[in-house]
Amino acid sequence: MNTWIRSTLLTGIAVTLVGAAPVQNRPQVTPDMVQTGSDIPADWQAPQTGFDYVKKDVMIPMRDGVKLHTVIMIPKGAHDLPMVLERTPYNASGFAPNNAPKMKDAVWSGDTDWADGTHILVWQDIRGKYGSEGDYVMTRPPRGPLNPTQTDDTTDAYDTIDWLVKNVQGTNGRVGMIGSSYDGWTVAMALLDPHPALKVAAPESPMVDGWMGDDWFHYGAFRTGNLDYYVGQMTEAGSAPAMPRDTYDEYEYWLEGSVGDIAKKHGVDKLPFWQRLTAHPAYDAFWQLQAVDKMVADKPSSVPTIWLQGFWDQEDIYGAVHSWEALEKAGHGANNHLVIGPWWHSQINRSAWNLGPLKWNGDTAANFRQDELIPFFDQYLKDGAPTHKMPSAMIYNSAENHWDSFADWKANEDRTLTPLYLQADKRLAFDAPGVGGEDSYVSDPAKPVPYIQRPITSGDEDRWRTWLVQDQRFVADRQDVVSYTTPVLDKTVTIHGAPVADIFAKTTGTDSDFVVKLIDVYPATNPENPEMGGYQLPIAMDILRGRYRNSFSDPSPIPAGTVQEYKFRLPTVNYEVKPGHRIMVQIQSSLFPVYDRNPQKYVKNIFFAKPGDYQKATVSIEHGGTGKSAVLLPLAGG
Ligand code: PG9
Repeated sequence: MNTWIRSTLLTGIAVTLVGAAPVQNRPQVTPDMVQTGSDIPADWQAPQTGFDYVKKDVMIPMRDGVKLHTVIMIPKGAHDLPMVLERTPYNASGFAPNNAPKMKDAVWSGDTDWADGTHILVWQDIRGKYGSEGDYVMTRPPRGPLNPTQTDDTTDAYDTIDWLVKNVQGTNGRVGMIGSSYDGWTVAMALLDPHPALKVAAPESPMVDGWMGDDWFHYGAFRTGNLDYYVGQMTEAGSAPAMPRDTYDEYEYWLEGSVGDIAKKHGVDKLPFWQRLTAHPAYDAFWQLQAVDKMVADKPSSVPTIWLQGFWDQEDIYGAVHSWEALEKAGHGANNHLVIGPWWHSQINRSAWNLGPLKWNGDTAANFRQDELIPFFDQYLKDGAPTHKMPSAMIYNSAENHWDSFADWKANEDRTLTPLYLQADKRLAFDAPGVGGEDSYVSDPAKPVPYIQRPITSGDEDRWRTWLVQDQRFVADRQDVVSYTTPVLDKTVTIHGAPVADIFAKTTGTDSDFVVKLIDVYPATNPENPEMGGYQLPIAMDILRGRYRNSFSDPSPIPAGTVQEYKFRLPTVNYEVKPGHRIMVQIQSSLFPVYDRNPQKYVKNIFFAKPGDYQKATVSIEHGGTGKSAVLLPLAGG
């Protein structure tokens, strides 16, 4: 007998025997109250009454037998509909999180526009992640020297599309691929050997070259936030606890030691990808052989593709532009388009009325998705859809607040660059500078220049997303930041392309970082948007680790006290500095803790620098004479 029933009966008997208060309404147990097996039935499904779609969870077999978990949402009554596929390490099920009866309500907000009843939506967990089988490898390199297996994200995309067109009911057999960041990388990988059914693609803020200028490094300077990212990625379901912090301010936390020391403290040194990454601090074969821009240009596809990114993309600002340029240079411009919106990383899939204090003309992301992206896809995905022409490049003009279309946007190598010279008295001018001079500052690794105002709190998404538009006045007066400024402009300076920093400098150390920022200084008052009065808005900035000044693959110590040239490309812009504004160039030797500290003494591997290696150095920026430091501007028409 069930123990509860037995004890109830016994209690009742006992109470009666001792003559206590009579038991009234003694509970009667009937068989239907008793559950003997599990409450979870083997095959129950809630009826989907009133749903305008059918959702399926399937396991799609790859060529090596590994099955990948895939979520498919099919509009009810689908007939001849195309499929839009996204492959992700971030949980396919999370893209359709709600059990709402309308497809638009059931998908995450970034996909609402696609859930219009005319597209079948498909999300897939990549190998080893969430519901998928197989091993996870961080941005798995293509089959070849770095990947001896028979599969990669090119074959997985191919096999997935092959299965989808053969097995999904209601499809017309055409597929488009989208996705941002890591998911943008999966789109780019699919293009290396596209399935014939893949008709159109949009890698959005794709991670393309992790060493040159996307997530892991920028020109050799390491981005510390990656440690937290690895830890998050190193469980199948991305559920590892965050690295514990013992300081409120990230600035203090990352001062504790080298990144290698901090990684070791948290066990990150045991993670295979961290071991591979730290063994390759320079741009050697490990990075060269997985640079997606080079791969797509070596194997250009005929799939019409939009390479898309944000102007102030705080994570992957390098990839889309460089992939588009590589294809353009390889003669494949015709089916490749470049789009740069006024966005932070992946903001294309959110709303984008503004970026920090910068206000746009409408929701620039939603408008782009609805007016450009979806019609562009549909012309290749649907019979009879209207033609939707895209210019070679479509780049938001954030000074004028509208999109500009370019039929002849050029790869930067083909542009004429005009030097804007650093001058005596911290002036900046297009005229050639006179006699030589220099401005010096002491760069102290114990007090690096913060990238945003302190305290810098961990996990503050808003500040992370907007740090590239942070008003630079907060550092302009530091002794270790030098600022050069033009007089107030009397006519517009229009910059089309990537400015190039060309800095001549010496240091008392044997290694040094150089951060160069090109800044639009607003007039002291700005009635349309008062908070922009006097604002120092970065238009383009980047960092070069000095040891790579001559070669990205073969670093060399900087000869102390000897002027050297530090030349590197800044992010691509389409920008107008207006009359009444001034142009400023700021230079500094740290940008912390978004980038790790350069000890300023040459050590073999900065990841493992010892406390005694970190030393102050006096850095001198040369102007005029033989060291004509400048930022080289691709002016409109050049
Ligand atoms: N920027 C992220 C990332 C991409 C690829 C590798 C590592 C990080 C992302 O947002 O997916």
